Amino acid sequence: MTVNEQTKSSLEKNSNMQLLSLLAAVLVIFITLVLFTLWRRRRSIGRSILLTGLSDSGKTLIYARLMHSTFVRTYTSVKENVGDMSAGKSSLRIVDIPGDERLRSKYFDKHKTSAKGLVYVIDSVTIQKEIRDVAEYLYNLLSDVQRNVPVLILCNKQDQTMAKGCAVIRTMLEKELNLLRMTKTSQLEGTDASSTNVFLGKQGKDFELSHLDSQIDFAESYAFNKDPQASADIRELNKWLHKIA
Ligand SMILES: Nc1nc2c(ncn2[C@@H]2O[C@H](COP(=O)(O)OP(=O)(O)O)[C@@H](O)[C@H]2O)c(=O)[nH]1
Ligand SMILES: [Mg+2]
Repeated sequence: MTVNEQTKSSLEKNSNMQLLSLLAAVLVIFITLVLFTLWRRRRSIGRSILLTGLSDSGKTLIYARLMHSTFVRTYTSVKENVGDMSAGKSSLRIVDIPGDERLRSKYFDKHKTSAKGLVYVIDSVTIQKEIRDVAEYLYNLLSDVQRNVPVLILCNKQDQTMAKGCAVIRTMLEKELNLLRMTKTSQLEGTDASSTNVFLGKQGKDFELSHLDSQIDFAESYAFNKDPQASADIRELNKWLHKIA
């Protein structure tokens, strides 16, 4: 090998090395970008589970059960309660949104962008009397929450003998939501379209929860409180939380 050839081959080696390190650098940048966007997306999807529903449906008691599995009496309902729980490998942030009409939209707006799931708690004893309010709040939530956020309709207070089962409640709700949609859409024709008057479901068909983009599940529970040691039953809720976590 002449001196000339030697320098040539070492030059080639050198440029090969340079190319390799360039490739490695590009690869590192690419992987970082991919990881960063994945992380961003995870963050924007959020990990909050919003506990919603009318006042007195049992949200705060359920929140306390999820947090400590025992009864806690001192939670307020003028501000949201926020706490973390683990579900399998992931950690969920449980947000108990006050049910009071003047407060709920403020706290819902604050947390809706980080919602991973929505739990709508219903008092299964008073549902018949309150069906109008129960359906209206649910309609507003469903119009407002991001598409594809899974929803659990939790028929609470099943320890009471007068409690309606979730199959009955589903039928009652769909009927009422159908009526509500009719009044809302006729309002829509009269005034200009406001964000609260979103059409939910399929045009020309009776309202069905299964027509919505979000997966909607039903479950029963009780968070009975007379005796702190008395068993609550939030197993179906826990199962759902693990499913969507
Ligand atoms: N019998 C019975 N009472 C309940 C149950 N869950 C809540 N309550 C009662 O319903 C009332 C409202 O509960 P709370 O958790 O403050 O409801 P929130 O307003 O939705 O937060 C309280 O008196 C609770 O003791 C339940 O599963 N069964
Ligand atoms: Mg409360």
